[in-house]
Amino acid sequence: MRKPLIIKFVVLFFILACQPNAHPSFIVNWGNSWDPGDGPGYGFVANWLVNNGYYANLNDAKNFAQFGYIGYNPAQPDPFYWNLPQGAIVEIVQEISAYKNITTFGYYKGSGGSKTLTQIFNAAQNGPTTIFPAGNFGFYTNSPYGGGVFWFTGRAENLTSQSGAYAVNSGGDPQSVIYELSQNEKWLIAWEDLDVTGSSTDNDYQDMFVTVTAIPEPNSAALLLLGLISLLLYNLTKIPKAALKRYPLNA
Ligand SMILES: [Ca+2]
Ligand SMILES: [Ca+2]
Repeated sequence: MRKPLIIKFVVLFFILACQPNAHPSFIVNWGNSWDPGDGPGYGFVANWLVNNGYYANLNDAKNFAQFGYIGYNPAQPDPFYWNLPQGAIVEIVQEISAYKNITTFGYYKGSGGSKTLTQIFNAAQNGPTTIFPAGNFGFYTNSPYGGGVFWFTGRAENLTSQSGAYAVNSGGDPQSVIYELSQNEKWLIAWEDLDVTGSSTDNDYQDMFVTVTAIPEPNSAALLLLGLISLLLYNLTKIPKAALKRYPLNA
């Protein structure tokens, strides 16, 4: 007996509902930077990538900077947060902003009005600094724009609906563009410190560049150590055998 169409639809619905969370892709609204170098922000990202050895060719770097951020590809999850059990090394590697000597930086946990914020760098500090936030976390910047604005890596945290806790942009739009420089290991966060949904912004996303490097799991470090010890022992046991071969005891 054939299943009624409605049952097929119900089954299909549940199959789709049980898929892992798929995050919608987003297109960054790159603007023309007000800073010397005059161009869209991805040009500054591309220069940084070339200068730091990630790309040899500037056009390849520009292509990655413009289209290679996390979230452009819908198959790649939107980076609302990280979970790095062994902590991470965080460093501000470039700041091109009138606010660069005022802006602070940190990580947050939770969401909405119940977020907790932990400052990593005051206005003068750049790192590198090791952080150990247990569980899921994201990053924020606190710029003096508009009397003090917190921007979050989680796009949803920038929504107007959460203005009870922090000043926000009007669309829940990205105030940072995140690149995976090394899979599950290193990221570049490129920040825009002006409201990207406002009328007075250059949307260049180069006001602050931050690198995040995950500290490896102890398992892999332990395995590496074990491997090195094994190699050492293997070589140690080989030496006497080689010596015995050359100088036999019964000679
Ligand atoms: Ca800017
Ligand atoms: Ca800037």
